[in-house]
Amino acid sequence: MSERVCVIGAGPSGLAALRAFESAKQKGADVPEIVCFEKQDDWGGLWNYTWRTGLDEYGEPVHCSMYRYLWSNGPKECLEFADYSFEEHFGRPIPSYPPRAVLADYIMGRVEKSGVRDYVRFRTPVRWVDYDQSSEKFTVTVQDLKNDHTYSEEFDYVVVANGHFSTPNVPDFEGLRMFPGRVLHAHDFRDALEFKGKDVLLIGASYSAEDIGVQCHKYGANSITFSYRTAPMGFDWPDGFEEKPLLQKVEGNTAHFADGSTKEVDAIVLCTGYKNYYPFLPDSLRLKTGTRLYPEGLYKGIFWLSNPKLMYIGAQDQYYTFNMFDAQAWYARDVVLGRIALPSREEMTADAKKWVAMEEACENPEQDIDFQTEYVRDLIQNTDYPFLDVDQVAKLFKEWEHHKEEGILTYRDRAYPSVITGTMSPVHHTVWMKALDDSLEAFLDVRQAAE
Ligand code: FAD
Ligand code: NA7
Repeated sequence: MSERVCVIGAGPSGLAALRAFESAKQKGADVPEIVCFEKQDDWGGLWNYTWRTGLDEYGEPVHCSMYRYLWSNGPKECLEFADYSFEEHFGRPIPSYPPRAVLADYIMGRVEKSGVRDYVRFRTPVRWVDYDQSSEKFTVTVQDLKNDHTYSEEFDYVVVANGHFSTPNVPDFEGLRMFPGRVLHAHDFRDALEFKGKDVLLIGASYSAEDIGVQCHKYGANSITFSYRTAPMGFDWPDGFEEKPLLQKVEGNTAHFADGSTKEVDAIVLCTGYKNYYPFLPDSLRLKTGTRLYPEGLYKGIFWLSNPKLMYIGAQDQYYTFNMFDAQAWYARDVVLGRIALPSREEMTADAKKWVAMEEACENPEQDIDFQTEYVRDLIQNTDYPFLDVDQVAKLFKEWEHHKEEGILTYRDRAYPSVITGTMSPVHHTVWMKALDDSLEAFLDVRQAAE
């Protein structure tokens, strides 16, 4: 096959695309040439941790939004690849909430084994993508950072997989400019120990606020105050936590909230989310969306309606992650291979509208989980992606939600059965609040086992 596919980004979504094509190739299919451009020096996307913030050594915005001591914020059983179980990777069952390094090892282990590294050009950010109607080809312009060389190549398809939790949404608040303590966005948060003994204010009421707040508490912050715009998270917070309505202004160290109350704080972390950001795409190809479960303009949540040769993987908000990216990648691959025929533009538009309406009708997290479950089911039933019992995954997601409500500091001590192998996961050797070492070795108890 002489066609060429460009994949932008070698995070979990881009790697799912590489893996999908490789899997077809191994089964004897004639697959196009795949080229993946990755701006970082290794694959893994957000899971590729760096101490850096701001700009990197080449002047590129640092992609990483992850931080030290980050543990999975959902059960690993909900994200397990259907074609590569945790048991297969680690040679035994492991606990349900691994730290970042363990999940990174798992994600990268699958692709290391499948030998797709040769497809990736590292340290090569995509700068621009154009589509020529007459030749029906994309021209992708990239910069080879190591050799400081910009060049362009032609492709028949482009898969956009650059992630959308890296470019921060950074609002301003009155008085922040003169605040005497540290002000940062969650994107730049790296080490909770920096906030030991401090009174920390976190703006936002979602995953980042919750997890960074809990983590600062775990590593010795004096107090955690959350400030919400729409609604509080409402967990049964232990002593040392409080939730306040929206920050109105800061005077010196004093934070003033919408209910008239105040709090003296030492540091402020803006946990105000991220932007879907595609600076390398012209208006005609660019998804313009906020963080949502079904962005408008995409058929099957993947294909750009006005030019379905452009595909987005992982562009939606996520309950499901790695296995959803797989479901999308397998579907996209089958369209490229001609195994699935796309319907007419009108039919695709009508179908996408139907899903958007279903998403907009969701009123609570359980309905959101059901929505994304139906979405993943719809994709996988049309490809040869191995069977994934999404009803079981949805059940675990709902249990996870309840377990968080029962104990925001203890939910990570739970264990769940693998949806893929059926094996019950062991309980971790240390309760999460006391597990201060987040290394792979400590988690897997390798050092202890060796003694
Ligand atoms: P990313 O992981 O962001 O990867 C995108 C890749 O594209 C990066 O390697 C980047 O360098 C590259 N790239 C960007 N721009 C360009 C360009 N112009 N040219 C070339 N390459 C480019 N999910 C979970 O399942 N469990 C968790 O516990 C969890 N915790 C999270 C915690 C945090 C703080 C955050 C921010 C997210 C978390 N997630 C978690 C969700 C996360 O989005 C997914 O796990 C996953 O990383 C998404 O994969 P992706 O490939 O779509 O994007
Ligand atoms: P989310 O889930 O998009 O949440 C962003 C939060 O920030 C949300 O509570 C927003 O409030 C709040 N927000 C956004 N803008 C503002 C302003 N201007 N003022 C106050 N509050 C604001 O992002 P997260 O970073 O928490 O999570 C992203 C991923 O990272 C997630 O997948 C995790 O796995 C880790 P709202 O509720 O909309 O009023």
